Amino acid sequence: MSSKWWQKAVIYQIYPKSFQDSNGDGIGDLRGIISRLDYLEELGINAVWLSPVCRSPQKDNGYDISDYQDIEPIFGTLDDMEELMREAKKRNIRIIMDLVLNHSSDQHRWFLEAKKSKDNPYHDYYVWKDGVEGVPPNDMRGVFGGSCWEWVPELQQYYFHQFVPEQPDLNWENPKLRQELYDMINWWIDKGAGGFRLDVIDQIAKEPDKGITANGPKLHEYFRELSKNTFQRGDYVTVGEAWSATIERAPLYSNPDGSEFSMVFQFEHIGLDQQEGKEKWDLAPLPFVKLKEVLGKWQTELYGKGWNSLFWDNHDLPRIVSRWGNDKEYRIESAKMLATVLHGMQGTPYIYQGEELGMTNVQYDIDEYNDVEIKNMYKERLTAGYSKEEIMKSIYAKGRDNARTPMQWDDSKNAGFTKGTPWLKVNPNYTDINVKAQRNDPDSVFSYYKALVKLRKEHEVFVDGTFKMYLPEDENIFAYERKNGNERMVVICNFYGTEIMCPLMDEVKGMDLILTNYKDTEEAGKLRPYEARLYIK
Ligand code: TEU
Ligand code: CA
Repeated sequence: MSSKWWQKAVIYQIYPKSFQDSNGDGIGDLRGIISRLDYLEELGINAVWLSPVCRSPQKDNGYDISDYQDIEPIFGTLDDMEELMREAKKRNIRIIMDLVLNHSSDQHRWFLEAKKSKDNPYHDYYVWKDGVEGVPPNDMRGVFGGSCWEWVPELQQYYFHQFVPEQPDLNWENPKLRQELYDMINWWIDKGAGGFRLDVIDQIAKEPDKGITANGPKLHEYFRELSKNTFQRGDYVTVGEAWSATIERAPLYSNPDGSEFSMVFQFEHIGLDQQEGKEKWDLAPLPFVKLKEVLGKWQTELYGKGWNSLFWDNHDLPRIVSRWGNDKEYRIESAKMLATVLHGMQGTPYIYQGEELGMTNVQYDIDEYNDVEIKNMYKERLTAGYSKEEIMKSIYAKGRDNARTPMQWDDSKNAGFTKGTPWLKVNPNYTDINVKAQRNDPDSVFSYYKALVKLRKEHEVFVDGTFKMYLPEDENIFAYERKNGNERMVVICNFYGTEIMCPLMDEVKGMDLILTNYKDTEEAGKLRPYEARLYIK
């Protein structure tokens, strides 16, 4: 199998606001990232997915873009961005930009024009509906609460928005709009971007009249046109974020013929620990056997037909060690175990900033949170009669700010993230959990991630091996085999905190134990709490 660079790569996600502040305003910025490139090089990653840094009023932390061809001043300048791309390149790190093409900010010049009159040339760049004040065209609800329709009295029209009202949806039906987006992407390609992550790309072909948001009939037609006019100019990695992508659709997104994107970024495994048919805030215990079924299905059914992203965390998700690991007695063991399970599978692994340290969730007072999703949900649920206690429990478990607390660099004030006041409070555990404490410790979570990243480069079986799940019904063990013509890899993990017997020792006879999260020699038949073992021969 001839593999593409991004199939062998590990991608590191940076949430710029929270990574490193360079000028003391409490907000992470591009110069801060440049100053930390050596750290990323040491970790061994090949590309950085940078959450949006374009000009933005920050109603949704940059996912509301008011100018796609300029940098938001809180993050720096276009020169800083170009310097970041150059400096990253020197270290063989590509910069993946986050393209928000489903919607813009309401402060984008297109929208300001569009609002002026119905016959303004930009009017049709957005989705409008004539109507009467107070009677929205239909009852569609936004992802962050409230109606999807916002009234503009001057026009006697509603516009459509799937996220907050300050994020009006772009109208992909309009060929001029599409061309503007392609021109903008090509401009970034010329500036040196190494790839693109495409935000909620499954929602661009909406048809609000029919109540359709994700997976509109023209979706893949748009993908192919977009790809042909931009990404196919070179060897760029493209990642389609799609909460709605099913295993049936994924081969389209990531067709090896390159007609759409390099890979799909789907969430089937992420939606499991919530009550069925309800919201993410409606918590339920993780169905472990189901988790294995879902992850295993994506391994076997996409094999040879497409390419998947491997992730536990991102800027929208809680910290995995607090979620499915144990962030108390077994924080280090469980962080390493979860990394082993994930990185051994087929797909491109993502490390979200701080995951490589085993950073944890937080529990703040409601006023200390920043995220618009948290704030809106809090108000909505209070009105709906939920108790404050219940709501806070959901926020502690699933709030997006869990992932957005500043990166923990050292044990000095504010974790070395800023000399000023951080825009979001630093997790108080930074004195224990930080880069400085882990970087030179061979037993740290950081060193373990580093080892995993390195292994992927040394063994082709990570990239092209077939997948077989062991013990699919077992309530504790996550174990599988990867195999190609030359090598065999076996991963055996205890997903929980109790010691158990391991019935798989015959499978690994004569194999080399390449990586494990327990120091002392292997106790043949037992798996200790969160024990992880990776064998190769
Ligand atoms: O997220 C997609 C999305 O639908 C999320 O809003 C998701 O449902 C939610 O975070 C779950 O809590 C992307 C970005 O990753 C996110 O940060 C943006 O807020 C969103 O799109 C809008 O651009
Ligand atoms: Ca700053």
